[in-house]
Formats: sequence, structure tokens, C-alpha cells
Amino acid sequence: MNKKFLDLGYQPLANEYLKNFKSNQIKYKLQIYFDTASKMVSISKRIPSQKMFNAKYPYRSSMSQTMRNSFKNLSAEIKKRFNPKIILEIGSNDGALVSNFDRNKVIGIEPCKNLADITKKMKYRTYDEYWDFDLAKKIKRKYKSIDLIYSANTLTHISDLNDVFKSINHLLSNNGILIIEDPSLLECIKKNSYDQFYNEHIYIFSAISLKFLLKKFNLEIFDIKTLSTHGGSLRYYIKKIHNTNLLVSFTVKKQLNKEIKYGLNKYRTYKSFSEKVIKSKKDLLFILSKIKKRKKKILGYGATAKVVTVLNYCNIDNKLISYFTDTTPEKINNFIPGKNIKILKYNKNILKNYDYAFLGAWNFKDEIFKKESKFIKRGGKFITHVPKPRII
Ligand code: JHZ
Repeated sequence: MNKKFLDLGYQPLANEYLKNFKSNQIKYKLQIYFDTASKMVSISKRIPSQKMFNAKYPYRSSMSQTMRNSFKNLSAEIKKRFNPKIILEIGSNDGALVSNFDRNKVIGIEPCKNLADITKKMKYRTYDEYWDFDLAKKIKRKYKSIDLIYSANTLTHISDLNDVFKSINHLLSNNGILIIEDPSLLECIKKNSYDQFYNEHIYIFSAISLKFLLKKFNLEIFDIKTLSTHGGSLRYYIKKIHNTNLLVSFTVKKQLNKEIKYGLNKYRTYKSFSEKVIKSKKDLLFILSKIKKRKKKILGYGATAKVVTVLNYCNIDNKLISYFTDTTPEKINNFIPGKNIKILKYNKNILKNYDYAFLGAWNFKDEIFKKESKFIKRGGKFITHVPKPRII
């Protein structure tokens, strides 16, 4: 049974940036559910992929040093540990991973044309199509089978997970490996980062729910790595069940046990999470209003998809946070989706006229603190809402 546990109100598409603020930008109800049978956590309203992932998609994986390093390290591991003949990446974005491989060894799939064009320009084979069974069949006809499929922060964005894994199964060689990574539900609940929920994140996987889902397709997780990226992610290494060449590592049981101990298999855990979310909203508004009453200026730092959820849920506008700043060309001089807060182009002096910076990109806190050491030295303070609203 699918049971609702959180209501985040009406939310615009998290990556729909407008040049001019429109108070009537389309918003959709964002409610989060827990399925007591499959243990899957998902959002209620499904927006068609074509609406969210189009030729103007602004998110670029290569925009942070942290992500570039993460993909570089993974590429080295893939070569050393699995040495695949050919790799397929579902959701290759602007090439942050594929660019670490020889051009004849990797194929990208990226339905957002503006991003696919970047890797095409770099001469990487790229299909600018959505991942589905038709595409899997088309690739199979050409390449027979693929021995390593990788996907980061993409599969959870596709509504029909049955089609996703059926298609992967069709293309993956018998001894092939599937590696996927996504924000960890355990970390999200523990850190109270309710901002991991937005229209693009149709699901947030736990090892428990993924294991259950994969079984239907004769797939199983054989290793899990915990990552610090995106506020705490899990990298799952998956194989076909009948492939006994690879042993199932203790890391799988360890993660499952951690999740069970925390109660991710129980509805009541999600109910108590939702109470903390309501408190987080109150506390954040209290902190921001107090700062504003003292006539201090706050700049939002990092116009993430996540922060769109926070600003729209807490109803924070430019009276509390004057502007945001971001390095992504596609976001600059646009407005935060659903809010009248303009995004300014980042420059290293941008914090000069501000007293506080609200961390939209809290997941890059270390990278940002390093970059903004001058601001910190002169007494500038950061505000975050994770794991709870506070001034750092
Ligand atoms: P970041 C996106 O989420 C959307 P977002 C998507 N649905 C998803 O799943 C994840 O990515 C993977 C900026 N920035 O990575 C760059 C600075 O301006 O947390 C980005 O706009 N200065 C596909 O949007 C944003 O912050 C900096 O110094 O929540 C970070 O976005 C740094 C480090 C970042 O993903």
C-alpha cells in the first residue's frame, strides 16, 4: 500500500528557469509516499520526461570540482577492476564521466539535446534519446551486448522503472556489470534533507527497495560504496543473479542492516521525518527573518534543484534572500523557479557586499568554504538548513 508521509506544497519544475519572474509559473503538488510492500519512496505526481528533460536542461555535471573528481576516480576504478570492452552511460550529461574514457570505448545516452551536443562536439558517440526498451533494442542490434552500464542520478528520474531495468537486462551481457549511483534515502532521512524531493526525483532509492526491485529482473547488488557526493549517495554494483563469477560483498548486508536498524522499512520512520521537516521550515524562517530585522544582507549560494524545494516550501522570496549566485551559464540572469529571486553570475568578489550566504549547494560545503575563505575571514557567515537550520 502506498502511504503518504510528506506534503511539500506546490512546486514548479526544479530546473525551469525563467528570464522574467512569473508569479503564475506552473506548479505541481509535491507529495511523498512510502510503499509498504516494495519499500519504495516516491513522489505522487509524475511529470512527463519531455517536460523536464528538454533541449534547454541547465544542470551540468562538470560544474564542480567535487563531481569532476568523483567521475575521474570512478573511471580509474572501472578500468582497473572490470576492464570492460565497451561502456554505456545512461544520462551522460555534459560528459563528466565519458571524457575519462577513449572515444571508441564509451557510448553516452542523453535526451537533453543541449547536453548531448556537448559530448557530440567532443566526438563521443551520443544518442540524444530517452532510455527505454526501443533504444536498448536499437543499441543491441548495433553492439550486440554491453559489458558495463553506468548511470548516475538518472534512473530515479524515470517513472517506469520496470521498463528501465527490462531494457538494461536486455542489453547487458551475461557477465556484465551495472553500476548506478543516486542519493541515499538513509542519508536524506538522517540529514533531514527534504530538498532531495522535487519533480525530477521520482524515486529516492534505499538498498532495501532497490534489492526488491532488481530481483524481478534477475539482477542483484554485489557491492555497495558510500559516497559523500550529493549530500550522501550510494554506488550500487549490480550483476545478473546467475553470474556466479562475482561474489556478493559484505558491504551489501552491512548497508541493508543499517537501513533496517534506522527503520527505512517502516512507515513510522517517514512520519517522524515529516514532523522534523515541518520544524525545519519554522526554524529556517526564524533565522532568516531575525537576520533581516538586523538589516543584514543574505545571498543565496548555488541555485540547486534542491533549493527550489526549500524556497517554495518555506515561501522564501527576495525580501529574505536578495539574490542567488551560481556558476552555471544557463541559470545566470534567470529567476529561481517559482520565486522572484534573481540569479547573478558568480565572481570571486560577489560576497563582498553580503553578511550572510545561504547554502543552496550545501552538498558542496567544503568546496565552497575553501573558495570563500576571504568571506569567512572577514566575519561572513553561512546559513544552512541541513541537518538543521543554523548559522555556521
Ligand atoms: P547540485 C541536479 O540537482 C539535478 P542539484 C538532478 N536532478 C540531480 O539528480 C542532481 O543534480 C545530480 C552551483 N555551484 O550538483 C552549480 C556554484 O554556483 O547540488 C549548480 O548549479 N558554485 C539532475 O541542482 C549547483 O550549485 C560552486 O562553487 O541539486 C549545484 O547543483 C559549486 C560547488 C556549485 O545539483
